Amino acid sequence: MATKDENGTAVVRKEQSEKLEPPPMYQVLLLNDDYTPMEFVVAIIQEYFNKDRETATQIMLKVHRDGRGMCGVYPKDIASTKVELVLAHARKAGHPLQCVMEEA
Ligand code: TYC
Repeated sequence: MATKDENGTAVVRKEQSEKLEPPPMYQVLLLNDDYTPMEFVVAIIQEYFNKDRETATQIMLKVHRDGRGMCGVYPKDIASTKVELVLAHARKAGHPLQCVMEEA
């Protein structure tokens, strides 16, 4: 909607949709440990982060090498659900795998 300010200049009000900030996004990360089998980690990355086997293997190896690695970036509720599902799956299988989220 266009109005005039005190100088007579046309002022266009931003639409509501333009004023909304995009929602904050969260990285979901896997952390390395000495006990979880590599094959289990690859399967987790494929199942919960929709990666093909090659990509999942690269991510697993990065975590193994560097201590942590990013599996995906999601809105808060989706990232949180993925962390919970991964942890539940790992605990049920008896592995200490750690999965965390961080604001991107
Ligand atoms: N370091 C583990 C091993 O040597 C493999 C591993 C990779 C564990 C990634 C956790 O997030 C992880 N069996």
